[in-house]
Amino acid sequence: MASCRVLLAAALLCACSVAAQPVPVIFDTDIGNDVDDALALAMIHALESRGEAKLLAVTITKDNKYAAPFIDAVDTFYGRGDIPIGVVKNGKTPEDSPMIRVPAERRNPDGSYVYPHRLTDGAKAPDAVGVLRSALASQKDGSVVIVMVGFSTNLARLLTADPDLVKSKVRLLCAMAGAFPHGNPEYNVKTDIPAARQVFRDWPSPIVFSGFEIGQAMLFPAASIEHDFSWVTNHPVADAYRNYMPMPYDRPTWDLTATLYAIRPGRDYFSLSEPGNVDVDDQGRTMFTPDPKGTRRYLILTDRQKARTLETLELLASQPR
Ligand SMILES: [Ca+2]
Repeated sequence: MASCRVLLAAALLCACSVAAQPVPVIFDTDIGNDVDDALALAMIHALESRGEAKLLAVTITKDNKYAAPFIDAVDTFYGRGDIPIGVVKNGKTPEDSPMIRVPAERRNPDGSYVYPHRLTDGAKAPDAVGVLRSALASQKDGSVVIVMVGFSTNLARLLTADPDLVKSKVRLLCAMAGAFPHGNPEYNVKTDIPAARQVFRDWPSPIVFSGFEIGQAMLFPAASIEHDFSWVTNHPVADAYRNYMPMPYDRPTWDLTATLYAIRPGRDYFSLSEPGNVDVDDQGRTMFTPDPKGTRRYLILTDRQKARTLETLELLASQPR
């Protein structure tokens, strides 16, 4: 009996220590095209500070030279300036974006950066595929969660370059993409349709989609930017928010929802669809087909879940260092 108790205690201890392991995360983002990417990155840092996540790398699908410096500035702001950053080469949406350029370039009267960062020219940052490969190679088999909140460009190239590495290392891909169960072509999909089609069809791990309708149903409030981020005089994410559109405005929480599910899947913030397959048509519409053997699902948000989930997004995104 005593030995049973010891065994039981050891098993419980073991279960607890497994549960406490931080989730190894790679964040793949088109930072600069909308402000939810910046809030999602802030959330990952908050979850890492809580011991729930470990940010392995950030890879970027917006081909603009201020994207990597801005990411670097946010990582450095949270005390993690050594996180590898990879950028897409010959990628989509190179156009200028004040939400990343203004904070990345903001200077003090003495000429120093308000948000210090080591990467000053994103064009000189390493290629995203190489960064993805080395981040994955360093991890245990079946452990890594990838949060993809932009186009599928980088992950499609990774899948072509090293499908075996993806198969052995990735546990889950959580993507803000598409519209479910059906809807109009969604921006992240229609911007690189061939890449999305390849990833949604061939990616070996399960994929959970946060569709357009999920983030659209919960708006991040301008009031949170104005009040919850004021624990520090200069906050790079609040700065990005103020430079994305004239304040005050509320903005859908698209990329935050994919991030929250990726790191806290079992907390009833969302419900899950039945399994199935996801195809992409020539206009960039996602088409979900139920299939008991399928490995793709999409998030569902009920009215009961909405208020608590939105509050969690606000608190995590604005959490002090
Ligand atoms: Ca995005």
